[in-house]
Amino acid sequence: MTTEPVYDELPRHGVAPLWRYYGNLFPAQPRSRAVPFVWAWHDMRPHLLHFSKTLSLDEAERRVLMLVNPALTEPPATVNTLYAGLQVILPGETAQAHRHTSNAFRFIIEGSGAWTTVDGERVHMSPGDLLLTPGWAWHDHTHAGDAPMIWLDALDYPLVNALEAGFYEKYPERLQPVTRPDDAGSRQFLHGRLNPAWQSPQGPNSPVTRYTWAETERAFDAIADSAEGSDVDGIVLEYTNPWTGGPVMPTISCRVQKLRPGFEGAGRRHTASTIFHVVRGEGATIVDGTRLDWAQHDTFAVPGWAAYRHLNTSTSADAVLFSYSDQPVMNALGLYRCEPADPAA
Ligand code: GTQ
Repeated sequence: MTTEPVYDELPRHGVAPLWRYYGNLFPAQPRSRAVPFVWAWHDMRPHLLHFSKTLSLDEAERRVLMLVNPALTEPPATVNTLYAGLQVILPGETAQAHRHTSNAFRFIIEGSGAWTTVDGERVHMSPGDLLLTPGWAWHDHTHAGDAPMIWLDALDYPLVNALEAGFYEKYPERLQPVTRPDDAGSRQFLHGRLNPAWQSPQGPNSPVTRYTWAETERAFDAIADSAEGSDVDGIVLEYTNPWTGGPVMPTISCRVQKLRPGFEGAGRRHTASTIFHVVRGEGATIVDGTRLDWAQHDTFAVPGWAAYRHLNTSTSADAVLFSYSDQPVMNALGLYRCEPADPAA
């Protein structure tokens, strides 16, 4: 590259020569900075239990280990737009009420007897449940059970902060008052096809506060005899907003999929970035030539536009994956692209 003196003068004037940046600014196709990665449950759980003994919830507002993509450390994120963390709370503990504009949800891994209160409603937790905490909703956590409670946290703060739209507020007391019946949001909309007609949609989020694992199992069982599923995803279900039939949050789509024993998925890539969590079973996902082996309660990252395919390595048991992606954002902005692709290896 020539270094004519005139180039040195440009930054001082706040200008730059486009011709020297063009290829990076307008790549032929996306190259995610994120890398494919697995966070193994057997490595995470001992660390969570360690901090549950050594760190109080007065010292930390939330006791969470962030799942940081090795290529996205500053600011930390799991994939380009989304975050995952593992949170532990002990019997008798409470976690301070607060709210933020980032949308959040929890997917419960282990334990019972805890709830999160979201805008005045206690939402109870059981393994496999998906609990929504829409942006700007007050939320605090309470654990009344008798063993540690662990869940996966998901937030869209990497996106919200990139958009410079992050706000945060602490509630003036530790816990907010309870003003609605327990689990009202999930009970009123449980059926999805029989919705309370005296209510009208409020905001862009699903009114369902808790998608129970029992409902998910019922949905799988109900279609078990006839579902062909997809060659890429197996029997895949999307959690929906009963008002719209669309994704549960404006920025995040949540899905759950069953891979039959020996399933060998077709390869695909899409612009959406995805985080997977293994509900049960064992298998592998090949991502751009990297093999991510996974087992129950592991979490793994598939960057946007990476080619990937799923394998269920068991010949006798189903594998079940929960996942979330930024596909609603891609769709809303006209940026969603999806095509068959071979991840090789
Ligand atoms: O439980 O409210 O993992 O505010 C990150 C930010 C959990 C929470 C996280 C949060 C929370």
